[in-house]
Amino acid sequence: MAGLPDTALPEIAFAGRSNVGKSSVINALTGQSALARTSNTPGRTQQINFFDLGGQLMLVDLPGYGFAKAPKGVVKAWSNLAEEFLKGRANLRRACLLIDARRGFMASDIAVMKALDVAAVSYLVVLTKADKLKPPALARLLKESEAVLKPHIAAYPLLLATSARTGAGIPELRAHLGALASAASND
Ligand SMILES: Nc1nc2c(ncn2[C@@H]2O[C@H](COP(=O)(O)OP(=O)(O)OP(=O)(O)O)[C@@H](O)[C@H]2O)c(=O)[nH]1
Ligand SMILES: [Mg+2]
Repeated sequence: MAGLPDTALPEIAFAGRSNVGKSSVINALTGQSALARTSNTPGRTQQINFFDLGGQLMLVDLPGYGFAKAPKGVVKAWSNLAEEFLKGRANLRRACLLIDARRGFMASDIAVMKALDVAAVSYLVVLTKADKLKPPALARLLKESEAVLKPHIAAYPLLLATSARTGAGIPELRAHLGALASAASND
């Protein structure tokens, strides 16, 4: 944590299980195909990567969690860096917690959400890989997700389904995050 750059820019962080599509969402949002390194191999992003968007906003790609046999241990190891980051950054405007639409909320996601609730770090849940579901299944997942989110006091009351592949939901997510950047510059 001590070695991380300290900038005055508002920051948006992307967290979630390994392979959920964090790096791909960053590429889709910025309209770049290979800004953030993506991979079929879970655990590709192992450090915290900062992407400075024209000196206006910083996108932060966090390492994923949940890629191991012992989910509890992994969430614990992840907490040390990513969770400390989410709790400790003064300029963090929004944490996006990405959930793979094919898998839905897994035990490790719920554990992270609980940890963020306790730490009072507000987070926006974003479903990824929505292109993998047929419309009725996606509608069902959105409905179920509302119920899952309800007890989580730090979950922001908005749920977006996105696809980095088709671009679905990306303009909506970009608009939401862009509004945070302009709100920051009007401070
Ligand atoms: N079908 C589909 N595949 C996607 C989408 N987004 C990402 N993927 C694929 O999912 C895999 C993982 O994507 P990444 O963006 O590298 O995932 P990550 O969350 O950054 O993974 P780690 O850095 O390992 O934690 C890649 O093979 C991507 O091509 C999507 O919207 N639709
Ligand atoms: Mg990544």
